[in-house]
Amino acid sequence: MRDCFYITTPIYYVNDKPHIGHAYTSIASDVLARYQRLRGLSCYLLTGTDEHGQKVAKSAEKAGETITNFTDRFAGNFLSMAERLNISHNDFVRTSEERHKICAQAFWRKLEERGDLYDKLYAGWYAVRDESYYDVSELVEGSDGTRRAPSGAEVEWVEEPSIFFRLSKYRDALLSHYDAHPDFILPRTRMNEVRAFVEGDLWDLCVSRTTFSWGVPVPNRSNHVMYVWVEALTNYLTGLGFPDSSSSLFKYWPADLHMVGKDIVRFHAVYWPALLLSAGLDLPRRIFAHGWWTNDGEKISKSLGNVIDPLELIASYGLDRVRYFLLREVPFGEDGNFSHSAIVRRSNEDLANGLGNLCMRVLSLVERGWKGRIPPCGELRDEDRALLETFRQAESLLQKRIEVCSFHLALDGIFGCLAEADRYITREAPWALLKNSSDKTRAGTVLYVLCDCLRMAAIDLQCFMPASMSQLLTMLGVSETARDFSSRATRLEEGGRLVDVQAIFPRLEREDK
Ligand code: ME8
Repeated sequence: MRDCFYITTPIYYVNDKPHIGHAYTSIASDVLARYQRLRGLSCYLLTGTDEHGQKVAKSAEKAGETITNFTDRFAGNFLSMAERLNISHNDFVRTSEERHKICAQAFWRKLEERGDLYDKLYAGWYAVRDESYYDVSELVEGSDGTRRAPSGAEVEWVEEPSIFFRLSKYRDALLSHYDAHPDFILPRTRMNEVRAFVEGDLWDLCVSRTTFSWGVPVPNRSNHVMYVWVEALTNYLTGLGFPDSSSSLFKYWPADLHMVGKDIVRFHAVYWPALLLSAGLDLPRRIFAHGWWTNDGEKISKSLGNVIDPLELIASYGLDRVRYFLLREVPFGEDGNFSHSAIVRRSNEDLANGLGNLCMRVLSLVERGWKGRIPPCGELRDEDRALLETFRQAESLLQKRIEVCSFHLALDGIFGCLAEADRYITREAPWALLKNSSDKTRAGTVLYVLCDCLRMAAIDLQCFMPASMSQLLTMLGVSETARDFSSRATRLEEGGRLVDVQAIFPRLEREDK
């Protein structure tokens, strides 16, 4: 078994500011990366920005800025978004960097050596917003009666001398790969969509442009720049030092997971594997295409003025509430609707009333009865053992759920255990036991059990809410070296000192926002 793991986010276009959708993909990828590291794997997480192509060039022109100024500014926004979201990326690739140009051109040469590239005039439809070619059969009629891409983007007729990639040659190889790896694309419903596309008329793909120059030049072909998607996909190799085969990072290839939104599944599940087959490189192990966020039921778009800024959300609610909400509210893979009232409700019900309240009840009793030291664990009764067992066994379920990106179920499982702990504390009523000195040993045992359960829950929740769970583990006196999954099976030290106990996740009052 490999002891390393490689996860990528899409590289985001720098034509605009980051919004909640970008934050969502990055947070989900980060949760997985942190989870794998807590399991002891060396996990590499790559993110970055997609800076070439017509869409970015046009946006810079519209803003009246030089392309370099414009891309520097927006790439800076994406980098700072990653930092503000506490994304634990190992590298951030900008496609305007020299190392990316070297990688993309080396990759291109491999396709050329394989004899998979040929010259032809492209005459067809193109959507700049999607940076995507469409066959006429795919176009739909927009509400204004014009021809549109299935995404709703405007399309234009393009005719230009181009270079094509023999995508059709890889049709059978792709289909057999999907057959042999039914979980190559998750959720499985997306696999059906991809398969239908490949089984249909799989045309060769146009991979160079000659009507503008903002891109990576095609080697030895003046006037041609690479089609932005072909070049952008190679960022996943740039991040590992390709084409330098001696790069110590190349051990991470192939990617274990390309995390993407459902809008770009075709590029990752059809074009990218075909290109990799041509280049003689291993295929990624999995592509997960998550769903789409809307705002109060409406598509998020700049023209509707309803773009949700993740930095504003963090400022209003705090980062970990936002991270929790995004992954708990909607089954990962399905579409979801954002509303301020929903985030307040989730935060109050689960984090304030659930986890926060339980922590405060337990820790304040420990402070009161044992001067802030973890009480000794007396003889365990069946009910104590049952609760501890519930938490111990939760780990394998968590693993199964996280490995298929079922974040909502993973969280649901952990909060189910916490609800069990809540019922236990109500039943055992340690506050009542504490009133009677002869019951103090029993009260201590109950609180010990609860502290140990909180420790396990906090370990499990670290990948979702790293800062607040690190704070909780510190409060419980768990050392920094005992917070990974291998330490989960140990026990909390009796007599250990609680540190700096304070309320986590106080209630939010703004239900009306
Ligand atoms: O497509 N809901 O970049 P991009 C959920 N540069 N996720 C959303 C979303 C929404 N409303 N809006 C955006 C590109 N996303 C290319 C990628 S990769 C080699 C090149 C997320 O800036 C989602 O992950 O348009 C989607 O796939 C991605 O942002 C698109 O970002």
